[in-house]
Amino acid sequence: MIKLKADYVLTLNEKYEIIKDGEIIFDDKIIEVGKDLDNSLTEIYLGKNSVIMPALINTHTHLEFSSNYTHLEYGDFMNWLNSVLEHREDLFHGCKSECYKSAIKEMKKSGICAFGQISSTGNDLKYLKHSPLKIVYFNEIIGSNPAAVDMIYQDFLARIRESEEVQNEKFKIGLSIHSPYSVHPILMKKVIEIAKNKNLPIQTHFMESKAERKWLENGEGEFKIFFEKHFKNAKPLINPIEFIEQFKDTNTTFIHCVHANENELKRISEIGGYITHCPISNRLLNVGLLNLESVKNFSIPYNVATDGKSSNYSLNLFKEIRAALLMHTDLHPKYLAKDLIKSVTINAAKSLGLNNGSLEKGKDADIITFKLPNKVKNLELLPLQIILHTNKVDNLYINGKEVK
Ligand code: MCF
Ligand code: FE
Repeated sequence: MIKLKADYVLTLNEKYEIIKDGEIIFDDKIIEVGKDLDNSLTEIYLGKNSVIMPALINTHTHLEFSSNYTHLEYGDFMNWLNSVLEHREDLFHGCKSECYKSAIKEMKKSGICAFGQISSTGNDLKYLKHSPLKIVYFNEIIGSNPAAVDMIYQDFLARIRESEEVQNEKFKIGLSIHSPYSVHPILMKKVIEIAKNKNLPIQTHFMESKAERKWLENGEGEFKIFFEKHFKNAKPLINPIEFIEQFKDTNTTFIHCVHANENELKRISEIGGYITHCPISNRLLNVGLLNLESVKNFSIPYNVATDGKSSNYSLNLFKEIRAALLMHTDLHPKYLAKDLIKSVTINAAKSLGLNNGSLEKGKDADIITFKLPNKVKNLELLPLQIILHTNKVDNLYINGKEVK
């Protein structure tokens, strides 16, 4: 058992309690959180201006693309997509053991205890199965050509089986349907059936670009040109609302949603869906900014994630939420900061189905500690000061064990 004490303890419990001069006792689970805890254990005081809070959770990454620094085109979604198709194989081959290790190291240093990984090929499995961080490994399906449906599905099933063999306490499985424009409805239905039967979380990219809406609604625009390069008489496969409906009675997180309209957000809310917001990715592909006000009005729990190095320069979640704080100029920084801290802890845990993300009795002891440069007088501003001044942590505990 370990007992830590810090000047500030952010619990991220329902009441968003912040405890001044707080303490936490844990083994692999959290045993008690509070003040002046009556216990014979010797406490470790973390020093002046120290903070204890739940470790962060990066719900959505694409680590297979971690060798990208300058290959891909930024500034326009379609140009980016074309550059992905052009460089995909090189980038995948360029990411081997050291590349995965350094991606994980970056996340670990910045206080991330768990991440959602979208696996396009399954080749990442051998590098990720012994990760020191918790993983939810989303096998991704992609393919809209009806002639290839069978082959794609068989390959997908084989990848699920391989990932199932690796499953343990720290390695969980999920499924990913790439997007409404890139996956044939037959495949979509089959994958959702598997998710329901095996009770697996799902992630899907949704309404990332204006081009996606134009294509899905009218079969027009830049996607028309894109698809006509590959198939004759290409037609959209599904309309946006019908797409959302497919995910009823599942645990699904819709990634991006920058161009989701009110009606679509309402449906996402009604089916109990989550949203992942990737502000830096959206900025670099120049697709616009998610309307967080609407997302909140529909009470959709949102989390913030980095996406992959395919559309980000970093996998550091403190940097990501700082970017969000500075981009959403319509929201008050003090309240937005509170929400953003929630978005990378408790909300992220719910989206991935993990038993962490808050400091409460019975939760996994996934905890970070770090120090602020000075004292924070007004505790209401603590989330904002944390976001402004933190890039890396001093200690990361996963299931109560320190991860160096
Ligand atoms: O989230 C970003 C942008 N939107 C869509 N896909 C991806 C993102 N980062 C990587 N991807 C992957 C996706 O998983 O790129 C491929 C898929 O395998 C795009 S489709 C050729
Ligand atoms: Fe993504």
